[in-house]
Amino acid sequence: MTAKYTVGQYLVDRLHQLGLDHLFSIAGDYSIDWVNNYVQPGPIKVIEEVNELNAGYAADGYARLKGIGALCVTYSAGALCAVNPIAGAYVEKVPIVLINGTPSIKRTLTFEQTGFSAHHFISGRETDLQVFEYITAATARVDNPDLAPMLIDYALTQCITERRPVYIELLQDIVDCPCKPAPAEKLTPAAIMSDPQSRTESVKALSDALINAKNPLIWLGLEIDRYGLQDQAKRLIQKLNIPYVTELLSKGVLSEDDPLFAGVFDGQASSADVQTLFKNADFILSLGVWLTDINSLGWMFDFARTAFVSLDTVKYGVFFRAQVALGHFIDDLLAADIKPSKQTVPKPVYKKSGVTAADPITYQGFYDFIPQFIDDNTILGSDASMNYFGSMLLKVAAQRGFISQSSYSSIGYIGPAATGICLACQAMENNKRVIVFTGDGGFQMTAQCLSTQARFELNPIIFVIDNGVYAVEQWLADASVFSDKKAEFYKSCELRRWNYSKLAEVFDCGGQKVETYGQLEEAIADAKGHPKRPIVIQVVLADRKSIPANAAWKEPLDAHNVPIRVAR
Ligand SMILES: Cc1ncc(C[n+]2csc(CCOP(=O)(O)OP(=O)(O)O)c2C)c(N)n1
Repeated sequence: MTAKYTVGQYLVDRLHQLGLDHLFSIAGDYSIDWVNNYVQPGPIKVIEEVNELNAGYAADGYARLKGIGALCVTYSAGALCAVNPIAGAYVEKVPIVLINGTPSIKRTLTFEQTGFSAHHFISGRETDLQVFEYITAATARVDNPDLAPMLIDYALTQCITERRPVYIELLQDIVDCPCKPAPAEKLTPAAIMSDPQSRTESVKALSDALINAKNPLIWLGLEIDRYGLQDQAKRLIQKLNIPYVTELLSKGVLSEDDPLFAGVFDGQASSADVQTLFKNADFILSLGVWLTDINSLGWMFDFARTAFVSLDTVKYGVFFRAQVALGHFIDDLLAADIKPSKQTVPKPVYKKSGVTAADPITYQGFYDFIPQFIDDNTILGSDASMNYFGSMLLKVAAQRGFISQSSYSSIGYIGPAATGICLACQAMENNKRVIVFTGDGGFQMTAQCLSTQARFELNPIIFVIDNGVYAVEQWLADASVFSDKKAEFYKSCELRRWNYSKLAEVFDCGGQKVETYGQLEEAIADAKGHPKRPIVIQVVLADRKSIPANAAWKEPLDAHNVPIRVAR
């Protein structure tokens, strides 16, 4: 057989050119030939995952750092398990390629025309494609070798342009078909366009507002990260000498050591200083910020003094201009004649832990104790749980040193995402240690992440806060339960308790159960001494009603959304 260039090879080459060094995969006979014959022998390392949910989250964590992530699954039975992570990536603008190994043309036609089904088929060729059309930036059904390069290039270009997941349906009988080789030049994102008039008028309006403001504030959002605008944003902040805050979704977008960094803004969960800064600012320039309930907890915005430059538009009170790219807008502000502000910037205050080794651990106490183990070589991650509150106030010295899925907020995200984050750090050779915080409810959803991490000798430290309850769910539904000593948790929020530290025996990883700060310190020292295995640290909260201090503001509401005071 003469050596030929194939569709299977084309996809591998295009992905690798984009910086993909790892592919998360769950074997299936519709995709296995592509993985075995084209990915495995090549430069992309295959990471055999335990299920598609975890594979999707791992690809998400990976892509947040590497700028591209990918998973390969099998038709319907596999692919539909990946719907949730792909939806999360769509919401949060994470560029993931989902490769779906799909039954051959022959099998498809046979099923559609005779009813003789091939395994995994639901209703013919449209099912998976239609499901993913809603939650991806592009779908491509690669069912013809001549069209394959064009379809693959289209999907991948959409992925890196929109920074959103794309779906490639790779038919099993097309993989080995010859096609034209991948060009040497890698794909690049399509240009982002701005309307010149909108751009000029927006910069004029907002630079006037900056010039007139006595206490301006900058609020950096996640688009600064997704569009790689960190350096531009940093230069702008320095030029204007304006304090800035981030949001939970964009925490760590710049190093929190930056002298102009004032803290993370998350509504009433923010520090008192950040709340005051927000209230006293006479003009807030938000760059790439998305308004979400979790990133603005309990806060009423004053839109008359807050300008939003994001999602390709500029909104400031009744001023609205469309089609203004964030990068272009920052460039123009950098060029504008605006004098630096003379404000003094309040430094974030980090609380010191005042506990003794024998004290029982509380949710807040944990977060006061943990900073001593975090440095600029650490990447932190937090799951949707009470951990959002605690972790948002930790100092993150590393740029891009914090990861959370805090818009979509699907619990169980951070454990498997840590697999991808560790592998991305390996590929980037940055030697960072990954430390993540999850609730016990979230951890129960995707605990098999430990298996993949042990298999590939990855070393995340996973703190499972063991309170036996879906605390934040209870808090959202009725927060009074936490302050009313006699009140019971909703039955639907009670968890079956697991002995998480014993998972060490199941998965051949590290496992420690801690109830006091002394034990916690020893467990962390043990974890740091084992660079080649994951460790789960089960942090048992004796008081199941203990919650982080910045979650205590929430008043229970009556049926009319009016706060009611609980008799204590
Ligand atoms: C996949 C998914 N299912 C359900 C929910 C609803 N939900 C939001 S927070 C939460 C509880 C989280 O509890 P846990 O992980 O134990 O952390 P804690 O709040 O106790 O710190 C639940 C069930 C969700 N966000 N995602």
